[in-house]
Parts: sequence; C-alpha cells; structure tokens
Amino acid sequence: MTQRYCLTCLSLALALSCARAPKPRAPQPAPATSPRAAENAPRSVSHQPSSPQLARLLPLPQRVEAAAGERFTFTPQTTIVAGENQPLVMNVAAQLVAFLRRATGVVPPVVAGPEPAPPANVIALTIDANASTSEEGYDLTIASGRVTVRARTPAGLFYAVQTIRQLLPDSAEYTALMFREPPVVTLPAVHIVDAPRYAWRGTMLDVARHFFSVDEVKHYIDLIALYKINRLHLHLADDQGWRIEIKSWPELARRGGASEVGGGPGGYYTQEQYADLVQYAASHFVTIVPEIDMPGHTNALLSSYADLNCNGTAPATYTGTEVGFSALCVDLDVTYKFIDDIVREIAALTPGPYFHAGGDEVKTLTPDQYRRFVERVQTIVQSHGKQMVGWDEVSVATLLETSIVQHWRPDASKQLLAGSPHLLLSPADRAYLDMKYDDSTLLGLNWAGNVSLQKAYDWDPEALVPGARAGAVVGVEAPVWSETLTNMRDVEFMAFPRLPAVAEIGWTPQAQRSWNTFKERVAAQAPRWTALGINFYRTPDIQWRESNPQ
Ligand code: TNX
Repeated sequence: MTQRYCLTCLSLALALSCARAPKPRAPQPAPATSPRAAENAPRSVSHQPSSPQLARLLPLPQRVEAAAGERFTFTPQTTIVAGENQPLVMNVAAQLVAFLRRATGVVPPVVAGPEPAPPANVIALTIDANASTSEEGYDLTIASGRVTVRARTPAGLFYAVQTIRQLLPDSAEYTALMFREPPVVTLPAVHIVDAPRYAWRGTMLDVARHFFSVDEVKHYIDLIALYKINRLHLHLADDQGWRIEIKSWPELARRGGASEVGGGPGGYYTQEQYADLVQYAASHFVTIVPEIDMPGHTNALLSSYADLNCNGTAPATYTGTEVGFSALCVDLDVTYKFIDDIVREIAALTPGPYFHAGGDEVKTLTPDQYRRFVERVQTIVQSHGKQMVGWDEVSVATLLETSIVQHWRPDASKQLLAGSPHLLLSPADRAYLDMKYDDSTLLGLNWAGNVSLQKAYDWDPEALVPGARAGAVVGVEAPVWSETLTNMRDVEFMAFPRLPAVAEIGWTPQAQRSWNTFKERVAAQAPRWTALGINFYRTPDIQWRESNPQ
C-alpha cells in the first residue's frame, strides 16, 4: 500500500525544511599556496567530509567532494528512474525503495526510461557501459532535486545505494519506526566517485562446527551487504558435520549432517535451500564460495560411508574441537570418484567461479601424498569449470594459474606464499573473527592471540607477503569459525565491529585509510546497528555514539 503525506504534514514538513535549510556559504578566500603545493594537494576531501552525514560513510569512498549547493530533499513526488528495465537494476531500485519507505514513510514509484528534466524530483539509477568508473565502481551526485547514480554494472548501482542508505537516518533500519510521523529527510550535496580496491571482499561462515539455518545465513548476508562485502565463503563440511545434500551420496547429509560441536542436532541444506541461498546472495551482489574441506577435517564424511576409509570401517561421529586427526584415504580410487561427484553436484548449483577444497591441517599423510592429492583435486575442480581455492598449506603443490591460495597461518612460509598465482588474505592474527577481542571476551578462541579492533584494521594487504607477484592479492576475507559460536547473536558479537574494519581494508585505498578517522566513522555506526538489532561489541577503545546528527 502506498503511503502519502497528508497535506498539513507536508506543508509543515516543507516549512520545517525551509527553516532548517542551511544558509549558502560565503565564498572562502583561496588559501595562499604555491602552484607546486596546489598540484600536490590531494583532490579528495575524503579525510574531512564536511557534513556529519558524510562523516559516517564506511567503507570510506575513494573520493568525496562536498558541494556547496542545496541539499536533496525527499518529497511525496520523489521518483526513482531506472535507466534500463533489466531485472538486476530493478532489484537494486526495489531495495532502495524499501530503505526510502522506512526513512520517509513514502513509497517512491520506480519507473524505467530516460531521466525527466528538472524540476522533477528524481533519483536516477543509470547503467552506462562507458562510465569511467571501474567494474564495481559508481559515480554519485547529490544535488537539489536530483540524485544521479552512474555505474558500469548493476553491482556499482547497488554499492551506490548502500552509500545512500548510510546517509539516511539510522532509524530507517528499524521497520517499526516507519509508522512514526513522516520526517523531512534530506541528503547532503556531494559528488562521490568510488570503486573498490580489491575484487574479493569476503567473509566466511563456519556452518559445519555449528549449523546455521538458511534464515540465519540470509540475515548475515543482509548485514555484510551494508559494508559492500561481495563474497560469502561457506565452510560446508568438517569433522563435526556435513551441511549440503549430495544426491549421489545421500548419507553425507543424512548421517554426516546430524551432528555438531557439543552434541546438538546439526542440520544441512537441501539442494533447493542451497540454491535459494545462492540466489539471495546474488540479489545482494554476494558470490557464494562453497568449501568442502579435504583431505583432512573429514570425519563427518568418513563416518557416513565406511567404503571411504582405508580400513573399511566408519568412525563414530565427532562433536569435539580437536583438529588434524582425520584424512581421506588418498590411495583409494573411490575417493576420487567421491570427490568428482560432490564437486560436480555443488558446482552445478553454484554460479560463482570458485570451489574451495580446504587442504588445511593434515597431520596423517606424507608430504608427497598430500601434494599429489591437492594436484589431483585441483584438476577435478577445473574439470567442473571452477577455480580452486585452498588454505595456505596447498602452496606446496604445483598450482594452476587460476588457483587461489588463502593465507591464514601467521607463520606460513612467506617464500612459498610469494610463489602463489593468487593470494586471498585472512591472516589469523588480524582477520580471524573467532579470535577474542581481549581477555574479557567470553566467546571465541585465542590461539592466534587476541584480535583488537585496531589490530583487525591497521594492516596493509600488500605488505603481508613480501615478494608476492604483482597483482597477486585478490583481496581479503574475514572467517568466522564457529567452535564456540552457537547462534547469530554470537556471530554478530564477533563480527561487529571487526568485519566493517576488514571491509574497509578491502574497499578503500591504503593511503586514504587511517585508524583515527576509522575510529570516528565506526563509532557513528552504533545507532544504525542498534536500529538493526545487531549484538555488537562496544570495544572500549571507541567512543560509541548514541545518535547521529542528520
Ligand atoms: C584453524 S583456519 C582452522 C579451523 C579452526 C580455526 C579456529 C583453518 C584453515 N583451520 O579448522 O576452526 O583455526 O580458529
């Protein structure tokens, strides 16, 4: 049902907005700088955005130029104009409508076609194949009566919409509040040119140690999309549980899915549910990266099929948290038939280009057995049209040019890593969100030390692996291992505020990031997180805000 302002509210609202409209700024005398200094001065004003709304953008956009003109004011006539009637663009427009409805109380119509001329009050979402922005970048101009977004792809439009969302009142995140008196909502006049630093801005959810339902994973996707994260790696199998239906090996889900750490009931996704998750993620421009960990971390599958064990006997299910005791029988032919079947079925359900084959913490194979296993699995993955991703132990094998090594062990050989074709960075002492924040954290582990918010934020991916090939780093990923985490409240506590820190590392150019400005911007997220109901940790090093000026 379309909601409209009543006439009195509207005139009151307009009167208020006029009363509140900022006076045009007097022209400032140009600072006396030498031509050389002016030349070297950064074009960007990102470090000191002038409006309080702009001061809370996270990740920090590449270029934010506050403009002197009038602000954009939402009115009952505001219309969203989508340049093209293609489903992905319409999906982005629909998500913008949902935010605006909650922010203003009005449901703006979406029309497809060319931008109407002023004075129409318009938000224009335009795909422009020739736009100078990068693949996922966007160009956003907010001016009086008009918001214009240009991007080369629907993903770019989606990220611009997340930026607009962060400029809207925090209360817009709380559905119940949309029934309050419609407020006057305005956006600051600004020109933002933005693009991500890395293609891979990821997080991982361990649904194997403790199972998380489809709705819980969707909730996580909702939260990560706000920070422009675009990969969700699902750790679908480990010693304690197997979490995806495989039609050719039905006991995997039936038996292997029925356990988890601590003896709970576990669970698994049917193929339909997994496909639904993939689709939901895609509508938030998130690519699902499925992981089946092998040859180690395989007790759940070994306990489902006796034939996969070297001694022909299925072990009992496992609900503890030790690692390194299980391994596939690498000399059996059936092992590779099994791997081929599961990769084929999962690949067919996964439109993204990646299949993560694990490869970590194998303590029961010889180095030669391990290497040969990784190389054979890599070929199987490739035969099903996917790129292999593996934990950093796989760097001992001969890898294809398409393969990606996920660095996690702080003490992994930097020399081996440097030879990797592609590197995804998840150093445990910085990016593992299951590490405790500090000694007071009840949840989590600390084998890699405590990971404070500053530790999670203050590092440069390019400095981590000296001698890495140019362009090898594809991005960063923050894993959430779930040995100690049993529900979404736990996951939220470990991920917020550290996940937004990793998101900014993946998005914002290194030279523009600083702990001091991040501290301010992350503090300003608190009212939004409260409205969203996120169970975040109020780390003592941040002066969390209770509300934000609009
Ligand atoms: C190491 S990271 C593991 C996981 C654990 C995690 C706990 C990796 C590839 N292996 O099996 O869950 O530490 O922090």
